[in-house]
Amino acid sequence: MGDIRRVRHCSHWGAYTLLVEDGRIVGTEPFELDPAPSPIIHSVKEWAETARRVPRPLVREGWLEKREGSDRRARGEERFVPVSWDEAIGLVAGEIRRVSQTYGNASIFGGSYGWTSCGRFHHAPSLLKRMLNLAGGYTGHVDTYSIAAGPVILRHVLGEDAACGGQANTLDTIAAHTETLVVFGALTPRTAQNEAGGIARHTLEANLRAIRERGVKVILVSPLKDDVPEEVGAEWWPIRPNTDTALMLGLAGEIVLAGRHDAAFLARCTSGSERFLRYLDGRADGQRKDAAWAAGITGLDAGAIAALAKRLVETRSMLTVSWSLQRAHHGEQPFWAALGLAAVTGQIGLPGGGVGYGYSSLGGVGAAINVGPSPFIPQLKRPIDSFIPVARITDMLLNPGAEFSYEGKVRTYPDTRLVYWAGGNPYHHHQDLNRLSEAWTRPETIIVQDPMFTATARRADIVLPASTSIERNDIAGNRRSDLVLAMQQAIAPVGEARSDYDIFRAIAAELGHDEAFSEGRDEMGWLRHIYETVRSGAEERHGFAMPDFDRFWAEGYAACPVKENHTYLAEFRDEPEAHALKTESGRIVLGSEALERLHYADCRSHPAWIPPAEWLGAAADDEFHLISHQPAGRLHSQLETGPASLALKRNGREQMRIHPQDAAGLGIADGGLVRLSNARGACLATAQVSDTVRRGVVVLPTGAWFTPAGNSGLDIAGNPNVLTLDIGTSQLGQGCSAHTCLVRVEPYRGDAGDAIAVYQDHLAAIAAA
Ligand SMILES: Nc1nc2c(c(=O)[nH]1)N[C@H]1C(S)=C(S)[C@@H](COP(=O)(O)OP(=O)(O)OC[C@H]3O[C@@H](n4cnc5c(=O)[nH]c(N)nc54)[C@H](O)[C@@H]3O)O[C@H]1N2
Ligand SMILES: Nc1nc2c(c(=O)[nH]1)N[C@H]1C(S)=C(S)[C@@H](COP(=O)(O)OP(=O)(O)OC[C@H]3O[C@@H](n4cnc5c(=O)[nH]c(N)nc54)[C@H](O)[C@@H]3O)O[C@H]1N2
Ligand SMILES: [Mo]
Repeated sequence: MGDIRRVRHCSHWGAYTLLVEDGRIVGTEPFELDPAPSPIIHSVKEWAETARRVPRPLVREGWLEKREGSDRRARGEERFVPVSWDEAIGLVAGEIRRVSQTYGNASIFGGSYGWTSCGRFHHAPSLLKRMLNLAGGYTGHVDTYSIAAGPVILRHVLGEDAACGGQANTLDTIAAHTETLVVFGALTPRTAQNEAGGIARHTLEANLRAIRERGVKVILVSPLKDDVPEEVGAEWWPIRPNTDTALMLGLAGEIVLAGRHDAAFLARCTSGSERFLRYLDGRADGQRKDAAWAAGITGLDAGAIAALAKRLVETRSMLTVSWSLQRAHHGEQPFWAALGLAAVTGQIGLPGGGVGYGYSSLGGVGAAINVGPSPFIPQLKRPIDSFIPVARITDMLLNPGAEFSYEGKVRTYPDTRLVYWAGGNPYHHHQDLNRLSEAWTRPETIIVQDPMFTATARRADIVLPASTSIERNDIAGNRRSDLVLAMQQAIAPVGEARSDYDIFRAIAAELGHDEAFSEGRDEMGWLRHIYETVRSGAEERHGFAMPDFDRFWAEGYAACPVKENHTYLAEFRDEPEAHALKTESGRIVLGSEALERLHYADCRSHPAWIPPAEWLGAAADDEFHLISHQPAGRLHSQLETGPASLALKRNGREQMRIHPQDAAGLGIADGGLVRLSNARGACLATAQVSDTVRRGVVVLPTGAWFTPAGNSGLDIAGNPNVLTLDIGTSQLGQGCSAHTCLVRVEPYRGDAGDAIAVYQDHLAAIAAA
């Protein structure tokens, strides 16, 4: 028995101390300053133990023989051949050189979206871009799966997207001043567990307690009852999914029709309000957007809507809109309509009033704002500016040369020959996976760099084993966390895994750019450098003293300068001219000249109700609206076999929530095996019969490892993305529309097998060497 070593570490789900004995993790302790640690910290040891790790560099047999002439449909089925690291690096560098010289760098897709590890130095997508920029550039992506439609519309109508990135009213001001809080989507620790780049203290729980203790009236507008914890005592409005825009417009319409809108605020602080008001009161199209109209679309009670409209102007009212609402067809609209509603009440810029986006979508949204610099590794200058909206990946692969529009401009998809994915899992995150599978046969070469043999890695030509964060040193931190945190190495790399930095440095060196890539620094050299940028920035900009690197590293964390009690747009409200917004009018845009000129049917010149492609208002009797929300026990597909994730599976599969009356009608029992299907695909899940979900809606969390059984295409693990719809939110935002999806559900009586075991067997077969 050796001594127990205590190692400070951090992940997207929070900070913790790993207890290490004889090179093995024997325990995990929560961070002493975290008032509400996430259970996912106890899954971390799984990284070292799972049989799903990529053991060594691997190359698909057919690709090794025939390179760009290989049978690309064999991806995912064919055997892999182990190669040495030197050989692997040579093959990767050779492909980058070949494609760059033959087709140009836009044919290299380096967008590589994904959350990777929380460390900001070994940040795989950033390092990939740094390496590719030295090699002549790549096609990248803009926006994220999390938020795309939202920030695009906010940039246009507020002049910036800060209000959906955690810089709207902080939750402390809401707890102190708000009287009526309307939550569209969720306000829940389920999602607030996580924060991109780590979170030191989970503060949502305390803010929710303060909100309850002050007796704030909370209304939860969501198809799911537990999107706000029960203790908060919220009133549940079980809305039809994707119809929030109609509710917001109906509330605004009621206020306007009663003549209770704040005309002075609209005149002083907004532009185009006349266009918006004409739509609300029916002058524009003959339809008054009142409570009765909204009730017909949303399935909610007209009397309650009318009463809430009154309450919104008579009390200090605040609207929060989750990111989920804009991951849906026409997802720009709920973000803009909520702004329109808040503007009509005239409360924007008042303490505890107005609107904000993404509260609890990540743990730091609504928390104190870190005003110092955040740690990051520079990606260097981009030699070419080729990009796609992030969720248009399948469209790009299927339609080289085709046009697409984004933020009012028309662009062209490149002809992709090489795909390099590091730190993301498109076979987790993308919609309509069967369509992605077809697109996946188009590139000549696919390289995947990941610690895990994910469904994406399984479908690659070259697989490079990255180490996980616990096998190296790194630094965590971001604008929404009040500490920067040390991520210290706990164990030796598993198998032949190497750190992302070492892998990309070797590729850059092979391409002749070692010095430019490394700037002569090794891992600890970079961590010192990155930390020093954060420390000196805090000192110079804010006179805020942070310890030197050695003390920070020894203590494991350091405090950063933060701003609390923030009221968004307070200065603008006081002096709109002096604090003009970066919009077409300098004010909040409620009627847009630019959108009027673009004349898009799917994003009009004012906030508008436009029915989505799939919704309950146009569904067959036996169709359900599928909500594929974030999984409580893991981050996306990460640590899917860790204890926190397994605890929420049942019979080895993801659980699909369904209302008792719907279940009874279909002959589905709690715990029974069910099949979800639509024209795009099918998957299995275990039924969880519960009245916490609205009738007509089923919920299947994301993140199960895509495991199609044989040739049937039936995913036996329960990955909702075999069912979801792969269309852009609109021509303007082109975001992901995952939450717009109808499915059928039935009891399944076939033999399904254990998804995790089947995945494992298949891996063993293709990785045999
Ligand atoms: N249906 C539906 N689909 C969705 C959503 C939804 O609401 N509904 N939500 C979307 C959203 S918001 C998001 S953000 C995406 C998330 O999609 P992703 O970010 O792609 O999901 P992750 O599972 O976090 O993938 C991260 C990958 O990085 C790997 N990784 C971890 N650490 C390291 C490392 O140190 N180095 C390297 N090289 N790799 C590492 C992990 O093993 C994993 O394969 O999913 C989207 N998909
Ligand atoms: N545990 C855990 N936490 C996570 C993640 C994770 O994978 N696991 N992922 C992180 C990431 S990358 C992101 S982007 C955020 C996402 O954060 P969110 O987008 O806030 O999270 P979701 O769980 O997708 O959606 C929240 C709720 O919105 C509701 N909802 C869905 N559609 C509608 C609708 O049309 N109308 C209304 N009113 N409500 C609707 C659903 O009931 C759902 O439970 O979560 C982050 N937090
Ligand atoms: Mo996300």
